[in-house]
Amino acid sequence: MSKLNYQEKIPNNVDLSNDLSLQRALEHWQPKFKNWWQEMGPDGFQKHEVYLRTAISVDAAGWASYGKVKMPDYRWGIFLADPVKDKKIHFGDNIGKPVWQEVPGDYRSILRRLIVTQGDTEPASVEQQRLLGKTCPSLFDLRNLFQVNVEEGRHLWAMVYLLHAYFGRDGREEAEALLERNSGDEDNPRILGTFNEPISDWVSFFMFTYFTDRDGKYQLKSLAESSFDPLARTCQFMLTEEAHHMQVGELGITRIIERTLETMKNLKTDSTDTIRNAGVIDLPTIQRYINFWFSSSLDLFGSEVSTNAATAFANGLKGRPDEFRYKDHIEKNTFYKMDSFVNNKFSQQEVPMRNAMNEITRAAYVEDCNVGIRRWNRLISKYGYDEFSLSLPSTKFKRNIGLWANLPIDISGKLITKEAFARSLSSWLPSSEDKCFINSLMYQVLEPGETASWINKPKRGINNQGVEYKYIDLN
Ligand code: BYC
Repeated sequence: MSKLNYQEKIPNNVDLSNDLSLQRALEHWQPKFKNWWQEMGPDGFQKHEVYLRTAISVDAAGWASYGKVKMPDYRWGIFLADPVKDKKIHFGDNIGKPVWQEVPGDYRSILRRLIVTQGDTEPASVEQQRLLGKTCPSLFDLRNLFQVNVEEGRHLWAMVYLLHAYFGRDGREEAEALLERNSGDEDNPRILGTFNEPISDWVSFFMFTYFTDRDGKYQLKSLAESSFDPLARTCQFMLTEEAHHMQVGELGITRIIERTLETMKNLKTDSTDTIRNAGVIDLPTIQRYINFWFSSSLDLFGSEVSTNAATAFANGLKGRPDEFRYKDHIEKNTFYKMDSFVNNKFSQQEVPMRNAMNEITRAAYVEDCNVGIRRWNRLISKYGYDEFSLSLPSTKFKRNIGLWANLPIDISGKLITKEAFARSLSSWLPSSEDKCFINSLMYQVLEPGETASWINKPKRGINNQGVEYKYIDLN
């Protein structure tokens, strides 16, 4: 098991001190990253000590050490899961050959594109969440936001390391560009749609960490299968951190729903107006936020039928999440049946399995998203409101990428007229009135142990600390 070296300017377990030109290149990028963090990272609280978790070794037992640290002093570093001896390629046309420790010339540009796309999402999410500190519902939540932010910063480091170490000058240029594109920037936006959406309230933050970070989980799982071993090992370690982000989302949404249900019970009402007047969020509004973030995140898997995905699988660059679960790892003459849309009508089509890889990954993701939905519905039913239930909208609803892009399909997956679709959209997605209401609830709570009106207190603190613990020193 490799220990992380914390003595160096850039903590790492990749023996950076023995590769001086790489070390110099990364030390050249480091101040630019720190500038970006100051300018585009969390607004405020940069001088305060925050109770953060930092990785200290990459094995399951010891990867997290907790302590108070100022965010700009966080030890962002380069950590790869330990190598496996004699590892072989386990899917695609090159199956059985040794994994690559260097980038094969033929796959250079496609691998670079995958790494840049992955890398671009990490700083994007920090930018999207930049202002949330101003309206945090508790000190506990504020600390969780910052934990997520510093770890996304580290994930950026992970991709930048690969670009610098394996892609020469164009890798270095791409690494610079990762700090130049900005979320929502009209001229130089982030690459993928969802990462240009504003996250200006905490309901959106919890939805993003539940739905969009879960796309991260599935994409990282796919890249963790890669035959390019440094990429696979980097992603394996990133997945440990990603799990925490999704948990922040799931617990956040659970606490919101609990608060709503308690209020409904106390006031003996399910009237939206009464619930809103009591300062909590009605279930239909929560459903609209689910609809928005789920549909947007579905686009992040790419087109249902994709030659890019087929090439990536065939060449062993990107596998399916948990590739070991499948019987056939070559999928040469196999087919996948999926819904299609031809001549203005739904139909079914059989697609070569390799071309359907995005859809296969998306289907696994949808199943995983449903786990939380079922849990929330059990909670609703526990409070005796069986007439309400939350659900995921159809995967064909409000898509911007792929087969279903820009089609007037309702949340149940039915094709309707463009006019009916336009008329109903504000009942399916957060309307400007919903956003106004949610914004009216957002105010900053910094008193340890206190929580805003619209969300329940967490049941547990972080790392066995109490809920009342001072997670951030504000003096
Ligand atoms: N928005 O064949 P297609 C995370 C582009 S999240 C805009 O359909 P392909 C995180 C695509 O780039 C995980 N453009 O799809 C979460 C391509 O453009 P070019 C991030 C899009 O290539 C929270 C064209 O459409 N990781 O880690 O098979 C917080 C045709 O592409 C979109 C990755 O995404 C979109 N939604 O698959 C922090 C993994 N979708 O190249 C972090 C790396 C597609 O023709 N990326 N396009 O100009 C990939 O594996 C693939 O690039 C994609 C697309 C899955 C994204």
